[in-house]
Amino acid sequence: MAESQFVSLDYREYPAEEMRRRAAVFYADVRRRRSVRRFSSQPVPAGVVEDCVRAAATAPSGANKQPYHFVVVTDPQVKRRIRAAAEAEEHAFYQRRASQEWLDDLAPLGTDAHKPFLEIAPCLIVIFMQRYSLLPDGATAKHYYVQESAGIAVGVLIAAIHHAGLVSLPYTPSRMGFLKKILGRPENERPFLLLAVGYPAEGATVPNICKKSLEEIATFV
Ligand code: IYR
Repeated sequence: MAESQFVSLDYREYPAEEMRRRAAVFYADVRRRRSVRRFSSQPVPAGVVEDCVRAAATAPSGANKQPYHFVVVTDPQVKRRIRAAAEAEEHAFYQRRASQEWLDDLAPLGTDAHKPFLEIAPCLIVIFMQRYSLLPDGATAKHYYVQESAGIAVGVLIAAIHHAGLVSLPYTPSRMGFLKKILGRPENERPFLLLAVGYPAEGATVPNICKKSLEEIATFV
């Protein structure tokens, strides 16, 4: 059996009052986060996205396998190819594949098959999940709870981007296989989600929707 090595925990205990204040301050900040669909083309400051991706990769993952890969796209030509392929998928989705119920649920968001943000946003982070890892000798190694692990990491990424002062849009094309092809990713990876990142367009608006109350989303037993 592999020998485990343990090191001391870098834990900070806050007095109860300070803890309450920190929880409230975090909630007040994170509740201002909105998914933004209209971006400015202004480039993001160097180093910010790198630290946000580093933050995402601190997330817990099954057996610490960190079963994901982040592709950060800023090349306009690659963005253009992604947009063209995504819009082709979305045309099929909005015209044929989506059920009426799904279309009705999307109506308040005002989405359609046009995805200009894929070219306008300065940065697209495409997150791939690794169903297993490929070892240098060609053998494979198992990964565990891959979707859960990728989801947690993306949650941290979205929070980190908001915390840094940028906006993002989680985008899941109805079929995502084209991302693997365009970005040349290996066979063990599957696209999980695309996060468009940047500054909001001048005067950008967001849908007038709200989050459920604590009573609706939580039960305290
Ligand atoms: N992928 C499509 C449809 C879509 C689906 C969900 I669920 C959304 O929350 C928003 C959009 C699109 O991006 O238009």
